[in-house]
Amino acid sequence: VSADIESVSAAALTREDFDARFVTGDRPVVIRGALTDTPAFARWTDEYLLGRVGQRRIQLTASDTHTFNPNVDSGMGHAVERDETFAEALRLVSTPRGGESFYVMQQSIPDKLPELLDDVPVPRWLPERATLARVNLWFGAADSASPLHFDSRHNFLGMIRGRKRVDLFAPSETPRLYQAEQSRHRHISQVDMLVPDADRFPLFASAASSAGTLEPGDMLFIPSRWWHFVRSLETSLSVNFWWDTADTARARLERRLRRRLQP
Ligand SMILES: O=C(O)CCC(=O)C(=O)O
Repeated sequence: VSADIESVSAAALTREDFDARFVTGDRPVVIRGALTDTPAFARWTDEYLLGRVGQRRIQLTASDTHTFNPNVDSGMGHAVERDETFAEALRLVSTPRGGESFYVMQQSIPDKLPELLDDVPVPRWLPERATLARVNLWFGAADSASPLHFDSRHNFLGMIRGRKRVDLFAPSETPRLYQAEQSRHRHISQVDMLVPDADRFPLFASAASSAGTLEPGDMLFIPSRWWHFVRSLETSLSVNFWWDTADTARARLERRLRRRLQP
C-alpha cells in the first residue's frame, strides 16, 4: 500500500506555511529545489571537496551488502565503521569492488568537515521555534541503502548530487514494522526492505507507506518518529539537518525517563 510523498516547490512555500501544514500537521513533504541556491549545490565537485577536506578524517561504513545495517544479526549484511581520510573514503565509495560496499554515513560537518559548513546554510524553512541539533554529510555509491529506521528529531534530508529513493511509514504503522526492540539499535526495523521475509514478518505487507524520489536540490522533511528507508539511485551526496521543537525534545526526555524507570 503506497502513495506518493507530497511535494511543493521551494518558491511556493513560506516558513510559516511549512510549520503550520507539515510540522504541526505531522506530514512529510518534499520541498523541490530547496537547496539549488546554496554554495554546496554550486560547488561540491570531487575536486572541490578533495581540496577543502581531503585530509580530514571521517568514519566510513563498510558492508558486505548494499544495506548498511549496524545490527550484526540482521541478516542484511555486516556493517562496520572504519577511520579514513575523506580522500580515501571518496576513492573507496567511487570505486566499486566485488563483495564490499562503502557509505559515508551521518558524518558531522561542524565537527569533522568544518571547512564545508559555510556551504550548507540552515534551510530557511527551519521554524523560528526550532533548535538545530546536527548537520551531517552522507556520500554513497548507487544502491547504498540505510536500513528502515526512525529518529527522535525532525529531519531535513537534502540532495546535493545524485538521486535517492525514499519510502516513509507513519509512526502509527510501527506495529507492522518489527522494531528491533531488544537491540541496542531499537530504532531500526528487522525487515529487509529489499527482500521482505513474509514468513518472519507477515504484517509488513499491510503497512501503509508513501514513496518518492529526491532529485538534486530537493529536500525532504521527515517528521520525528516517521520510519524511513533511503536508497541511492546513483552516486549521491546529501546533507541532513536534525532539529528539535519543544515537543520532540520533551518526548525524547520522557521516553528516556520511562526506559530508566522500567524494572
Ligand atoms: O540518506 C540515507 O541513507 C539515510 C538518511 C537518514 O536516515 C537521515 O537523514 O536520518
